[in-house]
Amino acid sequence: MAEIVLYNYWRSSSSYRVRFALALKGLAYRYVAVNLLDKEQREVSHVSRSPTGYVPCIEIDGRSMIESVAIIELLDELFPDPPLYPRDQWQRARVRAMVELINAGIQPLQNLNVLERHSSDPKERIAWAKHFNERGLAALEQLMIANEADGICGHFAFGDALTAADLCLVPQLYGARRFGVELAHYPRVLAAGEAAAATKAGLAAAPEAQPDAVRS
Ligand SMILES: N[C@@H](CCC(=O)N[C@@H](CS)C(=O)NCC(=O)O)C(=O)O
Repeated sequence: MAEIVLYNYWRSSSSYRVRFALALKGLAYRYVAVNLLDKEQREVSHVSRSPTGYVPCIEIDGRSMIESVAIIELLDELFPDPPLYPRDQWQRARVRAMVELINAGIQPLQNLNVLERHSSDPKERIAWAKHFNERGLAALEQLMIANEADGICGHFAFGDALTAADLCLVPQLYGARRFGVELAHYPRVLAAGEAAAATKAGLAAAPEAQPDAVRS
């Protein structure tokens, strides 16, 4: 059994993706909390693990890795069951497009670092983040409509099996809700996200289920 350590934060969407992948693959791991509000991610001890100063960072048998999508792909290659990407090349590319739409097109624009740089006004930060969430989720809804037209239908983001697209979608919807996005405008996206979040792995990965979760 691999020895896995995950440096992460309960509310971090990128961390949530990796927790979801670990839970789906039934991999046990040691949870190390890095408190983003206390700026622990910018301390030398963390930056020496993760030069970006971000979470998540994973260690597998003493080898370290950053970037949630790269981590998800690594986990999928090391522990192939269940697979997180379809076998068919075109279908796999479509799942990757959904992943990147979130990973490159939404999440970086709402990252704490970017929001701090954008404005010191909390309302302005939320308006900015909400805008990019809405823009991205609208595009994702269109991708799901196009997939449907090609016969790719099911409970989840890409058919009836959980894929990396769900691993990114569920945390993104969690973030979008926090920014006040009206998710009913994206019915396919919302239904898929809710179905994936309700799975055993989705529930295990949820922010509220983590040891560092702050309960109000
Ligand atoms: N592309 C990176 C993004 C990681 C990232 O943005 N992490 C956020 C939390 S979701 C973070 O650590 N932010 C801390 C900061 O901005 O200081 C990944 O997918 O792992």
